[in-house]
Amino acid sequence: MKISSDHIQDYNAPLEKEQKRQFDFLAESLEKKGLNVPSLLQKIQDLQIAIPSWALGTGGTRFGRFSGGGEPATLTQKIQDVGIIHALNKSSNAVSLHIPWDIPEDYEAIKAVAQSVGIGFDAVNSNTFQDQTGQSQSYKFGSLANDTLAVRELAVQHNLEVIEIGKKLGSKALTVWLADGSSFPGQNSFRKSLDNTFQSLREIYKGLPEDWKMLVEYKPYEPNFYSTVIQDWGTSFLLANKLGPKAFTLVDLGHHLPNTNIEQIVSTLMTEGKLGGFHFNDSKYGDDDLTVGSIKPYQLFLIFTELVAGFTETQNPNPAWMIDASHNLKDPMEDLLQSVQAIKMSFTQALLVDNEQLKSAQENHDVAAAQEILQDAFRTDVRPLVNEAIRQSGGAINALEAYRKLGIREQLIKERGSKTKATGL
Ligand code: LRH
Ligand code: MN
Repeated sequence: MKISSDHIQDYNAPLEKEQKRQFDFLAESLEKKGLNVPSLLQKIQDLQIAIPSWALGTGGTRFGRFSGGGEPATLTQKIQDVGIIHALNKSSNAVSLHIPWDIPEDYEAIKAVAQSVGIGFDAVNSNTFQDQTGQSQSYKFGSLANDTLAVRELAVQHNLEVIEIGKKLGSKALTVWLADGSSFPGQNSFRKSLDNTFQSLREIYKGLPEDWKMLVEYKPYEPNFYSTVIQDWGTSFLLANKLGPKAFTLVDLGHHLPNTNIEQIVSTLMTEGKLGGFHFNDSKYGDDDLTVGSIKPYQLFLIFTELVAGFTETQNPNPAWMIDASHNLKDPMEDLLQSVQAIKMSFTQALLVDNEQLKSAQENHDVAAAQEILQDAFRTDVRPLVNEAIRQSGGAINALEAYRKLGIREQLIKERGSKTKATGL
């Protein structure tokens, strides 16, 4: 199924008048505050969020999985689904592949499909947290951190193969997330595990092309429940610094212990120029991989206020913007459309923060004023502005509603059947 500009225009036409009324009203109040609306629109359009290939099917937990039908059963169908999302919101022009779940059979064919729907390839993800059939060594007790040299060598080799796959697709980054750790005190030596991991990452780093990045993703627990080798931002940052200028820290919002101040972590990483990218999602308790902005929208806004300030106050390179979610209850495409919209809205609200006013409130220790300045932006309904940015770039005024009105899931079920299952978690 392909979404054409006619589909979008037919959907937008009856909504244009009301969209224009709401946008003009908001634009006038923003210009009164001295904001440059055309530059806001451009910044909103330029923010493109990559879609994870492993989140286009229905996710599940150990307690069950409830498939929704019409799921992409092949890499081609996954790329077509990302193409549908991008056609609707003009905000998701890349897919992040996970290897070996998404090894292309025909690289030219896959690149042609991607090109035909206007998307590219963001970071490629290695996988040394599962054993593949016929694998010579097991990752049960770790991969890059494993005390057994043959296991570490196998895991290093896998990561170098993932880089080769990414190079053929035009990707420019490798994401390394390690499940490595222990579930019982005494099981591992923390020092040996960390050093094994560093030595192994260094071997992988040697295979990284000059214009590539290595994104080191941290996580406090799961699947190990006593220790994780790369457990927090500090450990990832330490390794990225020791590895070199092409290594950065990747912040998965769900990989923090309760009440962690993630916006402060983002600020510190940007100050050090080591913020490599994000896996956006939301959570109430653990690594719940819920819809972005569905549980803690204010935290997401505060993270973007640090990003917007960091863009002008630090030398941190443009991070990789990616979603990492798992959809147990919602239609995967609807969940992803909601997530991209939430990210764009938080970014837009952060662009409205009067940083000069905020600085003077901070210098004068006017705590109440500082909060008012932030919350004035957070309480601004920026939907007409975000929707206008998407409309002007050829997208649907309300991408989620368009997805439903165009009956896309029904069409996908007709084309693919209700039993297809996507590779991934
Ligand atoms: C680990 C993680 C990692 C992926 C996986 C799908 O929890 O966040 O980014 O490899 O999810
Ligand atoms: Mn992740």
